[in-house]
Amino acid sequence: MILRKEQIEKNNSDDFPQHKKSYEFISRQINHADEVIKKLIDFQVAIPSWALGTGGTRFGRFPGGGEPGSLEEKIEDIGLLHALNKSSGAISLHIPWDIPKDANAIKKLASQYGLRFDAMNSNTFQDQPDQKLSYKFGSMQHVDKAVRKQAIGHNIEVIKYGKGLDSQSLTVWLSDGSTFPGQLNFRKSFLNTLESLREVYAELPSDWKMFVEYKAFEPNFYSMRVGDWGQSLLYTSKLGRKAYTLVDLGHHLANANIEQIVALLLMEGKLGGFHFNDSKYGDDDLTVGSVKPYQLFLIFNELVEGMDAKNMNHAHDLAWMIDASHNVKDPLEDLLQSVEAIMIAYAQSLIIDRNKLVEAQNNNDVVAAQEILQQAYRTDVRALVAEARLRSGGALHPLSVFRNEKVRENLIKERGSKTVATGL
Ligand code: RM4
Ligand code: MN
Ligand code: MN
Repeated sequence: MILRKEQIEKNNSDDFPQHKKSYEFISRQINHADEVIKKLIDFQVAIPSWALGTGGTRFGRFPGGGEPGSLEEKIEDIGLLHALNKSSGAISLHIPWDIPKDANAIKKLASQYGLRFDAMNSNTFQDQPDQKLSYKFGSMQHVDKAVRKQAIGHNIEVIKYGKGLDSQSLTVWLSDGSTFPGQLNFRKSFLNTLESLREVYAELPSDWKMFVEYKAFEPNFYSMRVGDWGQSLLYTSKLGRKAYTLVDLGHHLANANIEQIVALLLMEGKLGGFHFNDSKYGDDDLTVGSVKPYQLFLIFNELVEGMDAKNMNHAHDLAWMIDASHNVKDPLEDLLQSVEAIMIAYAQSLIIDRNKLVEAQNNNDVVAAQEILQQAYRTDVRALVAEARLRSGGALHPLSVFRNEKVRENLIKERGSKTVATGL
């Protein structure tokens, strides 16, 4: 299904009178609305190819129908999201869940929807049917060199697929680790992993980045090989200037101060990108901003402050991706909500009174510092985000257009109610 321009415009004209009032109100409150809107328009969040179907839990899965059954249909789905919000202009692929058989055709299709290919994701956390050796006891850390070689080979193949699509980065997330004490020699498994990563790194084109994603727990429950930002930073520092740490919001131990981690990685020039999601307990992969929106805002506060301190381009110098899974919601509606939450947090962080905050910090005025942050956080910036969408041809209210235009119903009609997307 393709959403036509006229469909979006029709909805926008119905919604415009209310929007006009809200927009006039907010643009009087802040003095640089146009500058903020410009940044919002530029900011794009990549959608993962594995988040377009129902994820399920380890107990069950309840598919909702009309799920994309092929890479082409996944691209079509992201095209729908992007037509609605104009902020989802990129796709992040997982190999082997989404192998582009004809790279040029896939690239052409994506560009018709205004999409580019963001980071490529490798997968050595599952065994594939035609695979020779098992990853049951790890991949890049494995005690058997032959298994490590296989994992390295897979990552190099992922780079090859990525080159064909003009992607410029590889994300490596390892499920390696140990589930019981004594199972592993920490030092040896670290060194094995480093050696394996180095072999992959050596194959990285000069204009590519390699992201090393960490995760504190799961599927291994005693130790994870890349368990935290310290270990990821060790790897990325040893690997070289093309290697960066990737932060997934759901991959920390409970109550970790993620905003502080982000600030320091940025300071070191080693923050590469983000996997946005939200969680209550673990790697819940819930809709961004649904549980801890203030934390999301505090993270964006550090991102904007840290990127500005280094004169970085907000839209292009870090990789912004969603990594979520949907059990009870329509995946596309969930993703619309996630992108909206990201844009809101970003917009709020752009309206923080930075000079006043520095002054409060220098005066140890704790009360003022809190007031300044919360002043921004409690400002309703939704009309700014909507205005950015309007100016770039998107919908004032993506979610209501999705429902008014019966997008899911149409997808079910086209694809059937029993399709199952590859991925989680
Ligand atoms: C992991 C991690 C990776 C993602 C897989 C599917 O928990 O977040 O980024 O590729 O899940
Ligand atoms: Mn992730
Ligand atoms: Mn995860």
